[in-house]
Amino acid sequence: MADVEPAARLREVKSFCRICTGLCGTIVTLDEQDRIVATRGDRDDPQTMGFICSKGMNAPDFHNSPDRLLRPLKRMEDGSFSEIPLAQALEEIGDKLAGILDRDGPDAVASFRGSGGFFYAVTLNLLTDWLAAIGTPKNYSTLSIDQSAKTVVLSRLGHWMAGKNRVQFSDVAFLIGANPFVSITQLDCRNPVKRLKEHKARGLKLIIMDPRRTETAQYADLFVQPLPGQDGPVVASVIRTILAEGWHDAAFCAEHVADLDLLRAVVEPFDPDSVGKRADIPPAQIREIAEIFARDGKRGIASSGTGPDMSPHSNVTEHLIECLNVICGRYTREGEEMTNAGFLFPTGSLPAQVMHFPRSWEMEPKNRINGFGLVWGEMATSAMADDILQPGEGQVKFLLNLGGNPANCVPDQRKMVKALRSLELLVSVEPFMTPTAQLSHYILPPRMFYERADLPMHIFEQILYPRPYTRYTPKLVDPPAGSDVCSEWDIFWHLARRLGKPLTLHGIPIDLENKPSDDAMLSIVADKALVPWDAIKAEPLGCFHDANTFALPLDPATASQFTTMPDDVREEVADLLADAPVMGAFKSNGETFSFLMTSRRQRHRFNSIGFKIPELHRAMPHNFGYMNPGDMADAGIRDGDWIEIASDNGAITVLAKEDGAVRRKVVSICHGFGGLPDEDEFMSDGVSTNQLISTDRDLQTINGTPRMSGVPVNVRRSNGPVPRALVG
Ligand SMILES: Nc1nc2c(c(=O)[nH]1)N[C@H]1C(S)=C(S)[C@@H](COP(=O)(O)OP(=O)(O)OC[C@H]3O[C@@H](n4cnc5c(=O)[nH]c(N)nc54)[C@H](O)[C@@H]3O)O[C@H]1N2
Ligand SMILES: Nc1nc2c(c(=O)[nH]1)N[C@H]1C(S)=C(S)[C@@H](COP(=O)(O)OP(=O)(O)OC[C@H]3O[C@@H](n4cnc5c(=O)[nH]c(N)nc54)[C@H](O)[C@@H]3O)O[C@H]1N2
Ligand code: SF4
Ligand SMILES: [Mo]
Repeated sequence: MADVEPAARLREVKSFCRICTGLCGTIVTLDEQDRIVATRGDRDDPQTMGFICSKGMNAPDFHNSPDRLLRPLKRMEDGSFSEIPLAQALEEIGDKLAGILDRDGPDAVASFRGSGGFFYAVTLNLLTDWLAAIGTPKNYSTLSIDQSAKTVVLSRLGHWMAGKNRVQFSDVAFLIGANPFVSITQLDCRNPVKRLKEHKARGLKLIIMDPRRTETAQYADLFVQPLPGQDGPVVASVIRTILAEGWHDAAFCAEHVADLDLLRAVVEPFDPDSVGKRADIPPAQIREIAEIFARDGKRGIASSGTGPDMSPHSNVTEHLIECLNVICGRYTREGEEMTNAGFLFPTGSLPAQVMHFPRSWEMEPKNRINGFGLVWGEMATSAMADDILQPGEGQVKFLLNLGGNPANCVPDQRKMVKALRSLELLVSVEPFMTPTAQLSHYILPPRMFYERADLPMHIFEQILYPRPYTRYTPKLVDPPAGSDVCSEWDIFWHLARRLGKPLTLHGIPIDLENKPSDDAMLSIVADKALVPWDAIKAEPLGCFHDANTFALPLDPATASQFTTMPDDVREEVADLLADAPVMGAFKSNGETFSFLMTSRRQRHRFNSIGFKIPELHRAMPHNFGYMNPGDMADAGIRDGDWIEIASDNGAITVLAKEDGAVRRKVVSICHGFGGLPDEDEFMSDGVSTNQLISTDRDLQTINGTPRMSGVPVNVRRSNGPVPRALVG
């Protein structure tokens, strides 16, 4: 019989979950041995008001799972792993790294930051500061296979210093290719369903555009369901309609837009009839969007998620989406309150004017593989595999993988896996035996989130919270008895010390003689905060601070104007205009395909995170190919049949799932499933969709983002995957 703990011996403590940007306030139940036995949403949390999802509820398993790695592992000659002490692992890694640096120079050293490397406030900047100390530009992360199109816009179009309108204070939101009810990003991440209901109750109108009628779309006042990859033309046509009707903010444009006439001319060919035809939507919907967004709505925001940013023409599409905000002047004006000017990194009052970030990608250094420059200080991840594989000066020999699973999640899985296998030294900071961990020479398991003191993700603090806010959480528990896990930042500390490189964090030098405490490192992150560190720590549910930041008048000496149509954007609009799809005969590299594969997410995992957690795994053991019932009938496919999805880069076999929410000619499927190529057990793990995606072609300009959604594919019934026993 299982031991039953008397309730009296349990105690409850408050903290917040750090699996995703929800950062939900939680109540965590600990047993007598201080093990986490339950988590639930904290109704008193001022931001998330009791919300928790299945991943957050399973935090006890994340911490106590028998599959969790608790001691560093070293891969032996025969491919097996041996446990070694953390101190020895760090020493061996340091020696090997020093050898590589001496022999090949800093360009041979790279890092990949995955989504598990974004949620600890100390390492968020320490990794980049460490790379800078070594002198390598090889800073790879998930950003350039996600939504870096948004950062490209800041340089090409311009950035409004005093901030945008926010959904919390708007009367209209136009959301393109995002599903906040599942992904807990966009709109309002703080208890998304409840907050959206509140915003709708005070009159918010919601327009959603997505090839799939998402969970969030049930709250849409207007739902538009185009073919993937057609957001750019639809938005261009909406802009055309608004300008033609005079529903734009003419006074704002006259003052802050350099080239409105050029924009007007460039969007002219995007008439609603031809756009409706290519996007396969009723042309009248284009006018409806314009009416709701610009004619009727006075404060509002057009924004997007991964959908348009992973589809073809993503940079120009994102640019056009922001042009919609520009022509309607959807920004904080002089004298208005800036809704969140930061807490940990406060900006103070800023002028109501445009500034342009430099075009970093036009400067040195450039990627030796495909010539892309840096975007937001990062290399294009689509070049990472070749940067490892291709010999020559600057070839990457050492990769530090901080919280990522590139062997599964980076496009062109087969090439990525080949590259990871070929590395001289691959070190993964990773709590579970992922496909990437399997290929690593050393696996350094970290503390899980309730085992560390922390602050919310400061890089997005202004986006996540409508008012300046932060929250300290102490660690709740120690790592399980007998474990030898790292605190993550100590890796950088040890390696900097070993290499004799001075290390800073946010510009503040770190003592490499006497190891600082966790709190000392966190207090550096909070060094510029609105209130002193002790005051932050004293508030168990977090601190709000009324910063009284109001947008200042424009400074004529520094004010710039939005540039809606720089030459390169104009060229991309021309390419977009020319690239009209033919329904059911989608072209890719000279071949013709009958479907477009779209990317999506699901509730019970965060990318691949959660694959070893039994309850989450049971909820979704593999990734289905969701299809429209009409398409399935046409192709003779029934619910539960095996189907082969084949692109011009590879083929995968999955189970078909009938889903009336998916539009015709689209197959919608999640990434983050499966093991190493040819080692997949589909029924228990699924398969990586990144076998279908190329990094040799179909890359975006500037950030090199691969075509990860709207990918032309053929879909046919199949006999199912070849059983693993029969493969090679
Ligand atoms: N085809 C296709 N590919 C995609 C996408 C897509 O839509 N379609 N989406 C892309 C996007 S948006 C992203 S962000 C990437 C994600 O790509 P990755 O970040 O490479 O993948 P994840 O599965 O999120 O991996 C996170 C890892 O961090 C580990 N981890 C969890 N907690 C911690 C921790 O506290 N510390 C450390 N060190 N590790 C931790 C987890 O166990 C997990 O292995 O995938 C991209 N790839
Ligand atoms: N539960 C859960 N939450 C997550 C994640 C997870 O894996 N699981 N991943 C996290 C990560 S790394 C990220 S980056 C965020 C992403 O957050 P979101 O961007 O909200 O991600 P999705 O839920 O995949 O929503 C993308 C939507 O775009 C649609 N779409 C695909 N292609 C196109 C297109 O060409 N045009 C349009 N208009 N729509 C298109 C898809 O149908 C889908 O509904 O979510 C984060 N949150
Ligand atoms: S994983 Fe779930 S509980 Fe945790 S922060 Fe995200 S939404 Fe909240
Ligand atoms: Mo992401």
